[in-house]
Amino acid sequence: MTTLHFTTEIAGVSRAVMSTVLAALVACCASQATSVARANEPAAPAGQARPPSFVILFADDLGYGDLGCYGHPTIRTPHLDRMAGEGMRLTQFYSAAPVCTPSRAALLPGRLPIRSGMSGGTPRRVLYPNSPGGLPASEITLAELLKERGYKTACIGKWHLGCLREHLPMRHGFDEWFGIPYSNDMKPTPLMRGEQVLEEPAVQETLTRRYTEEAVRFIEQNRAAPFLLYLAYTFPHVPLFASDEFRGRSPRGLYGDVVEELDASVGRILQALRDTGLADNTLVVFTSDNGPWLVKKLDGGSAGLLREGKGSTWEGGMRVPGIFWWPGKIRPAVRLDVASTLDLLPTLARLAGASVPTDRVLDGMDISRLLLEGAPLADRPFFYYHESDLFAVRKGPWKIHTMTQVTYREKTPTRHDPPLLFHLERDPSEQFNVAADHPDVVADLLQEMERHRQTVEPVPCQLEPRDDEASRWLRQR
Ligand SMILES: [Ca+2]
Repeated sequence: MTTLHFTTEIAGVSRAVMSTVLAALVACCASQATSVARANEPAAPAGQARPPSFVILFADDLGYGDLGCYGHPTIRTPHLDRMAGEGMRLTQFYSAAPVCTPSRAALLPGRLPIRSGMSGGTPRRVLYPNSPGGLPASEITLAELLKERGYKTACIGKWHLGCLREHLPMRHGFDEWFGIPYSNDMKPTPLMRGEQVLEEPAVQETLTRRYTEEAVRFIEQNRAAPFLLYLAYTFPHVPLFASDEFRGRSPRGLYGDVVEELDASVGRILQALRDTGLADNTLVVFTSDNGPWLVKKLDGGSAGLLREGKGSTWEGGMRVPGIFWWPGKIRPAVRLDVASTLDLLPTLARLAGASVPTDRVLDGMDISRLLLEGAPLADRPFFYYHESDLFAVRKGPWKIHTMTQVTYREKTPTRHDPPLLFHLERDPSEQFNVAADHPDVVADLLQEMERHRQTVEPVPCQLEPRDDEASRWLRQR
């Protein structure tokens, strides 16, 4: 009964806010029409009969140091270690934000969340079950781009880009969705298929196994057509749940059990690609949406030698594992090139023969030559936002912090004037401020921040509470 109530009411709210939705739909159709026209321009890369398929495996709150192949001593991840050994493992790969909602809002449209209103401020850093906001329909997601090229698209797992119907995955270019609408510590946590609630609350011990089964089914059903599979795992975000098969097995405790179950899931998905003969025409990416949630102590992960974790613009908050696998195309390598989840949209679009939107700022770049040819990436600035504030920038080995705040421990930000300067290659743990020795570097990076700020146009914040009918209804649920 609860299930029906939820679904019906969501639809009711959608009707109630119809004018907003209609406006959004009009904007969406307009942007889609222009991008269809653009998408026909480039041909698929020469000699390629069929564009490649893509699998993005996105862990939640998994730290830089939580996998065997990134140095964890007691969490066993043989499948991810093999994936890294056969593919390219990046040691300086970033998520574009240090918490869930903005991180996802960056990956899918390839734009910093400040541009879409999907980064917030205290107290709302992410979307909540009573948040009426979501990823605006005017954003063009990777799924929408690829769908125009004939791709089948599936979203499996945690969404967290808006829970009203008009914000759900199938309104953003996905043919199907099986998963939860927001974090697993937000009550209630329904499990949904498409826009219907399957169970409420979701039985969390089963989620990783069921996501995996859905992923394998989707791969097997789509042998004939190129596809995008975006699998955003619910874990190891707390509360932690592992299935019977994995619980109590890892020397690292429950956190290790959960990560080892994710590893087994990755193993099954890669094996499904091999078994269907699709492995040599599929690029698989494994990464995480932000660093470890350190205040959860034993239930939180590890950033390895990086400083701090989730919620901060210190390296541990945003530098994450980044593994790219495509047998026969990507040669085994460990690379130090700096790249981020913002690069996925332009890279995958290029590989698919799709063109990217030109009517807006994209914040990443095509890194396919790094992946396929080993060509080094040029230095470019990487920006670290804390909520809606630009706190830090990296270019080459250098990083300045003008502000710092570890969200879950520090109530207010600390301003650094002059900024702190670290050489991240010599000092990956950000221990030794060398600003006094390199005033020219500090000045150059401050200029990069200023130039970047000039490109940011104000948009309505999607994370703030509103006082409209949808919000009132969501609050009462
Ligand atoms: Ca997260």
